[in-house]
Amino acid sequence: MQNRRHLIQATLSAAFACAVWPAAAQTLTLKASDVHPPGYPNVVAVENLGKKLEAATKGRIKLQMFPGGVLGSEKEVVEQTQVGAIQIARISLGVLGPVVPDVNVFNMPFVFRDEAHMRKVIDGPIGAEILDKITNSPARLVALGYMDSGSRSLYTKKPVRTPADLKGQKIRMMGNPLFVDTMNAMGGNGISMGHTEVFGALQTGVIDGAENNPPTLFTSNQYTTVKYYTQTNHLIIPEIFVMSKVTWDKLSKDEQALVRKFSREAQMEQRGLWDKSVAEYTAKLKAAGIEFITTDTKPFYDATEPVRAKYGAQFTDLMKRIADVK
Ligand code: BDP
Repeated sequence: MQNRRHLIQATLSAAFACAVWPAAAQTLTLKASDVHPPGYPNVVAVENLGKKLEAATKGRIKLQMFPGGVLGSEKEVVEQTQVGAIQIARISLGVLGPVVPDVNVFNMPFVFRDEAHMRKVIDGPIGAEILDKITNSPARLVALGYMDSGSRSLYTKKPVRTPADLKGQKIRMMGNPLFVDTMNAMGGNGISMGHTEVFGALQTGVIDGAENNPPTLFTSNQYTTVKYYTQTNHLIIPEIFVMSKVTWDKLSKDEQALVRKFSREAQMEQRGLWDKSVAEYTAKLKAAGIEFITTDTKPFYDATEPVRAKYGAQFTDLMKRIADVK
């Protein structure tokens, strides 16, 4: 029985390996994952990276995009990428925190003054250091580049203007204890779940609200379940795209250089698409009747000071360097 199970496992692994690298044709198909739907800036930029790779390698390397979270939640996708079952994962740095704790420096509430500050940091030496930390960690992931995700703000069924308004409200956060602590500090009750579950949870009233950027709020349809978008901008988290180390090690040096070059271009392409999509989806949300609330963010900043103190203790120097980026 034990032997038979081993045989089945060996056969399955061989079949899997062949599916990815058919020996005869010597082609490599990179399975790429994103929770966002087709047409979303991140999805488009990774697809274009694939087209460039295919052209430059004369078809040896192809990329197949699996959008809409069909390969699983971001947590599951990270695990699958670590073992080489998925080759490229585009995820939020938020969910990478539990796997590579060094990235949590970017996951802290209000660590960046604004989006321009965040871009300057990720484009400079600190951004490069964090990418290296991911690649050099035991996580078996090669960090290819960042993407933009704008600012995350609160959306709810009842209006929120101050931390006191969040009392008793269950607010969905991404899967990282840091975010649950952040929401609890902001006055609500943080609940973590995967992105694709949020729409249903809002519909059924399992949660009272969530937080994200305008393009995600619209394209996930979550906006149909809420009324208010309070611009707290409490998290400005870059996205990341990573390659499985298992796959990376099978590429030639030249192919790795191509992946690096096209990844850099994908990062820049996404940024242009991103700015357009924020404007487009903000207008769509307003047209759909979502009320945008601008409020004083200082009380939210002050309320989250204990979170920065707790999680930032190990990053004191780095946080100072981030603050010094002008
Ligand atoms: C979006 C990110 C996506 C996350 C999602 C979430 O682009 O990677 O999965 O938020 O809240 O903004 O889970």
